[in-house]
Amino acid sequence: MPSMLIDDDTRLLVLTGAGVSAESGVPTFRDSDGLWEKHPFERVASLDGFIEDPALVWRFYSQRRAGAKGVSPNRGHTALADVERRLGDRFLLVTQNVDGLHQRAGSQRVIELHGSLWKSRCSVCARPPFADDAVYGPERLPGCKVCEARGAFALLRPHIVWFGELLNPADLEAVASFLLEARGHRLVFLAVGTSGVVFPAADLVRQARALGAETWLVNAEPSANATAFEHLVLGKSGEQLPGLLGS
Ligand code: BV8
Repeated sequence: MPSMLIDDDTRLLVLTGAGVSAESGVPTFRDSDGLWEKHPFERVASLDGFIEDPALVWRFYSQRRAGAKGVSPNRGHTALADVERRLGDRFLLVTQNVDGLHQRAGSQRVIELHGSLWKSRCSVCARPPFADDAVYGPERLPGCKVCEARGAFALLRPHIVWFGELLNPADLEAVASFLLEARGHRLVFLAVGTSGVVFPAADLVRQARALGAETWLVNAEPSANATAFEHLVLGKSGEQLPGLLGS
């Protein structure tokens, strides 16, 4: 069982993807042959797809909300929360996941790069995103109450970064400043449970290596960018992370 050296000088940046939630029973995107109701995932997770068929997109996200309500964090999530407690501000977790399981496992220093399943926002007005775990049925699509009060109808949308949409600049700045503050210290980059095909998240390993990071990938199979990592640990994250991170 490989183990990662984590000493008093170590700064640890972690990127997770859908694979870290798989053992909790949350389906991944590309393991299940990537199709959803005959539509490729990119189609139902895009602004064009939402404009074309908002009912289909709300059905997709409502089903994922319904499915994610009954699941719990697994030992991979808790191992990451444990190492955060040991490292404090020398640790940062960047997740592509929207299921909220890292936070439920106790992780606090979390950046949800692709948004959150548990928030919605208005597709028109500048109302801030708000907590919303509603499972919307096909009979009605959710409208914005603020717009309604002004006599207009505007659809709510999931607070999710869709394909073709920019990531939140504040999130990217937080990652960049963590990497800059790690200069002169021992930087380790760990990716877990991600196929490495979605950008700009998949580019993080290259950025970390350019800063001299030691790089690790824990994944059930070699990811698309596996060759960019010095250390490849093939296996399930719930089984590998507790030993690797020494929790
Ligand atoms: C953007 C919504 C500007 C939330 C998602 C270059 C630069 C910038 C952009 C691009 C670029 N090239 C192409 C683009 C466009 C696009 C992109 O990357 N497309 C890909 C398909 C080529 N990127 C964007 O549009 C981004 N926006 O950059 O804007 C721009 C736009 C256009 C052109 C240029 C610039 C926005 C990307 C965000 C999209 N939103 N999701 C949601 O609905 O969930 S992405 C979606 O994929 C999810 O967030 C998901 O997390 C993410 C990545 O998937 P993974 O998490 O890796 O999951 P996957 O199923 O693929 O893999 C799971 C892995 O786990 C597998 O390898 C499996 O083996 C492993 N596994 C399984 N079980 C386990 C396990 N491992 C360990 N243990 C286990 N038990």
